[in-house]
Amino acid sequence: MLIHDIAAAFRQRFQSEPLLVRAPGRINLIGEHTDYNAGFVLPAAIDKEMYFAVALNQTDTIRLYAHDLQEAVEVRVEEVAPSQTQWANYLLGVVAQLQKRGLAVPGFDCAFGGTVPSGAGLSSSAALECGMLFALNQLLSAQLQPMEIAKMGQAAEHEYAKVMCGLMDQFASVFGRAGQVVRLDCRSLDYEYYPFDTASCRIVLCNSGVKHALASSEYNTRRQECEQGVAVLQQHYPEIKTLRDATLPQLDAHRNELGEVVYKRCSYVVEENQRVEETGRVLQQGDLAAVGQLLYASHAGLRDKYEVSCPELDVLVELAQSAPGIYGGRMMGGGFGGCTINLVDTQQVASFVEHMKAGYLQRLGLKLDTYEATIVDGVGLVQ
Ligand code: GAF
Repeated sequence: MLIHDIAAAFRQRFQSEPLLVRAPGRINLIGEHTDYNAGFVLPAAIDKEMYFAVALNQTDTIRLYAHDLQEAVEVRVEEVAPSQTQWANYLLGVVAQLQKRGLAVPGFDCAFGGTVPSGAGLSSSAALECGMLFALNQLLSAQLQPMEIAKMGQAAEHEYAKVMCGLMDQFASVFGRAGQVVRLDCRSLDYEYYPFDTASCRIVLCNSGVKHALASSEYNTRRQECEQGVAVLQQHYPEIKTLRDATLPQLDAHRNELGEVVYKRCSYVVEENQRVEETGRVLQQGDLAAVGQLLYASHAGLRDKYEVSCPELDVLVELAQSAPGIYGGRMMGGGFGGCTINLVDTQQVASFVEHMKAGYLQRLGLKLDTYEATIVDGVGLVQ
């Protein structure tokens, strides 16, 4: 198992006995780009995970080792700052958060690796942040509560990775629960678990293989466009604090003032929040056909109004629509590449995958990687 390889690499490199931690990536059933608009999301932690071997080292130096890449970064604790090495930023970013809280972080060693494919929209970055924080919380007896771990991971992403993300990914990596999706109200931070019935339906991810360099700058632009929309609406409706509070008739009444682009972005967010609420209802009734239609509608909104899809993701959703066993699917995560999420009849997963692989090859000449995702518990010690 990978975690044993990482532990062995740690022992060999650092000559001490590590604490072993796992932190999962995530899927999101529905509710995309709603988290930073104080709306609703429906994610779950999955069995694509990052693994960490960590121990204090009685020095003033942090020594990090990326097992998959065979790369190392060293930094003295009092010189923690954004690094040229992208992966190191997720780990150092959370150290900086601990230091900001006045915690004297001593030197430590960390070897990590995992099975979350990077750039696939499965939140390997949140898994890195939350796993590193969880491990340090244990080693330093820092008494951080789970919600603090999620929020500090998000702050690390803002300050070190420069992506102004919402809370969904870190929340899912920390609060995930085996066999359940979790509905988070991103304003109140109240959350509720819904069982996900694998007897009738499975989650199949199709990796477009596309990683767009533009993803993080476009992400930050979308966030600004939403804020612009709120600023316009507030002049007429002071009670509107975020797009969570806005309605479609309000947007329609001020369409000219909003401008076409901001109007489209805002109406997508308002509609997507309604879809999350509706999905919660139909999911609990076991109406998978209705859930599937909501997923397709979400994809259309992300493609046409929020404009964060790309041709490869659109082809994957089109192909899924005629695939055996499909209930519904859509692009997932920030967009501009990564995976689609598909709900597929449990008995027909193999023929679904075959259809998708053949279709992707035929339409785009590309090989398709697919993963069946199992819903697992959030961050924790490796048992
Ligand atoms: C990325 C972000 F990190 C999340 O916070 C969320 O906004 C998502 O894109 C889009 O729903 O994963």
